[in-house]
Amino acid sequence: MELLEKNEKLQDKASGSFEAKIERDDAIEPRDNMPEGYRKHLIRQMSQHAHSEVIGMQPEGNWITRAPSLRAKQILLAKIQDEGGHGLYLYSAAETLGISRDEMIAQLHSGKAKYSNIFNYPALTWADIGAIGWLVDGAAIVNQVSLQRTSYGPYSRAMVRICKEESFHQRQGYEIMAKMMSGTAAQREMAQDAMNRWWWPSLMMFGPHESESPRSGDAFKWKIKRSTNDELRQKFIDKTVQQAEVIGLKVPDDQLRWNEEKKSYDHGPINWDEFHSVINGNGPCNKQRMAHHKKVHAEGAWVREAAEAYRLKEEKLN
Ligand code: BYC
Repeated sequence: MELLEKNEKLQDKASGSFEAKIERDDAIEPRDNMPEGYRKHLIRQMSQHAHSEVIGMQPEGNWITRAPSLRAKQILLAKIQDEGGHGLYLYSAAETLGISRDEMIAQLHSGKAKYSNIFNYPALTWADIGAIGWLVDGAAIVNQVSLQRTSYGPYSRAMVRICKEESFHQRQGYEIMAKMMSGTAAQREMAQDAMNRWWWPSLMMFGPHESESPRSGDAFKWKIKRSTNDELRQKFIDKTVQQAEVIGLKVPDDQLRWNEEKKSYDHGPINWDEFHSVINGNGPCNKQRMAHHKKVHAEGAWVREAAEAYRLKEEKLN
């Protein structure tokens, strides 16, 4: 019996079955066999990720016309354009799983597909643009560096490219915060206020604690996730607290303490009621974000029609 099982495993390896590939840490590619649950899990996560990139353009786009210098405006424009590009890589990567872009957008508009909690908060001042780049992109990088080793090839390759660009975004945000912290008292106050409002929602970006993370089981079994939500959140806290100290910003958590034994920070409790309320549509900007996306999507219909007409014409000519 044991011999039979061994033989089956060997055959699995030779034939490159899904399980054998996962065990060997080989990438799963679009034409490979894969369990339906794996495909669905990835479509959910990747489309959610793509939607986050695109919806994330809204709070920042709000500041393009009010950037304090031409240099700041150029940098912000380039960053927002990058986020749109990230959305495109991710929608394309998700399409290799057999879902169309139209279906993904329809799921976003119907509320079936989520996007990151973080983009349901408003960007009220220029310091918020600093906080978004530094904290939000900073949190996204920690998560995405880990996803570079995810088991689905197209997702993993998209992550490699996205991480390179995100590290510029993070520095852009930190530069804004550092500049404001070396400015007037009013500018320092504005930076601290942005820090106070964005810190906790940034920690929520990593998702719930393990005991409340129903998707994690499958995600680990299939090597979609390589680290737990809490491990990544801790990594982010440890590196960001030091960066805050360097420029004189206070982390808005009275329970934050260095734990010498763990060699990392202990932190106060996260408000999960707020998280669930925001991801279920009741954050400060959910309605505004979706209304804007729907409006712009409808206004852009002619572009999609023109592109499709051009494609059909080319097809006829060839
Ligand atoms: N927001 O079992 P769990 C960017 C949901 S954008 C909303 O732990 P999982 C940027 C989760 O979907 C980068 N929902 O789930 C752009 C699940 O609900 P459903 C965005 C969340 O999938 C512009 C439930 O809670 N990054 O960088 O194992 C400007 C239970 O959670 C969130 C990504 O999207 C959340 N934060 O783990 C600036 C990363 N967290 O679907 C910057 C890709 C959890 O069962 N995604 N939920 O109804 C992931 O890595 C994982 O999906 C998560 C969650 C870590 C987010």
